[in-house]
Amino acid sequence: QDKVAIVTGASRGIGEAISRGFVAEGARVVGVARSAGVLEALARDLAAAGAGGRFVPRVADVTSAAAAREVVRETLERWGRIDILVNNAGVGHFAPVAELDEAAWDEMMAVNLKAPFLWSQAVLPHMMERRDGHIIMISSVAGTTTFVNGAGYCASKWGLMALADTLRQEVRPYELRVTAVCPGSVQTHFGGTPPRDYSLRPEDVAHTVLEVAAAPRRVVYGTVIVRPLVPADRQ
Ligand code: NJP
Repeated sequence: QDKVAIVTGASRGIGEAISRGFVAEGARVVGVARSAGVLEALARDLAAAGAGGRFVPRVADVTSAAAAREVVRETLERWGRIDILVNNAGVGHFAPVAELDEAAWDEMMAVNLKAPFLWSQAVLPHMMERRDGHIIMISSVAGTTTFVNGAGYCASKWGLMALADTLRQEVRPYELRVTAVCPGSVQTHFGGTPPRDYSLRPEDVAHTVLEVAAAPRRVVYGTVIVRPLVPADRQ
């Protein structure tokens, strides 16, 4: 599929898997993250696998509104359109409310909640004008429930669910799609916590993203919850 996507948090984990998945399908991807060396290594790897030029690494902090606008402008200049925005970048800090650092709280709100707002806002004028486009939020089951030590993370993801739900209603007249993908625990280095026995692989979440993006244009997946079925040692 000859689609153009922007994927935030593309340097590792789920964002890397989503980028690889799109590129393997023939799409073109701008992959955003702060780690220049890792992004460039990914670009080289994909180029060596025959996808030369279809993955463009872009170093940026997703919490910057100016960076969001600039990446959208560059992408439109390079490829003429943006079909998909995947708001995937995220951070997790887990501690009881009594001990959670203010800086940790602020970072989760900035990366997990404000950044998806900024990047969606940056891409919306183009998508609304074209009356085509899909914004995919990588949320979490933490956006549908709560757990001890997860107050800040859950609050950021509940906020993201509210953003996704509201935006879906607002852009419906323009025939744009908004999907929130909510995985359970995934085998990445996220939040510095070791993966649980039952956990998904990054490519499982990428598979879901590719599926929802491939739905017929008349269809929108709203909230998609993805859970592991068998323990990691049996996968
Ligand atoms: O995390 P990780 P995942 N500006 O730590 C980037 C959600 N989720 O892939 O900037 C720009 O491997 C960072 O890049 P870098 C989770 O909430 C996960 O597991 O180079 N980029 C890296 O590419 C999140 O929304 C689990 O450090 C920034 C990426 O984000 C999404 O899945 C379960 C940035 C993080 O890679 C991806 O998480 C679940 C910034 N300021 C939901 N800050 C799970 N793993 O268990 C971070 O339900 N990044």
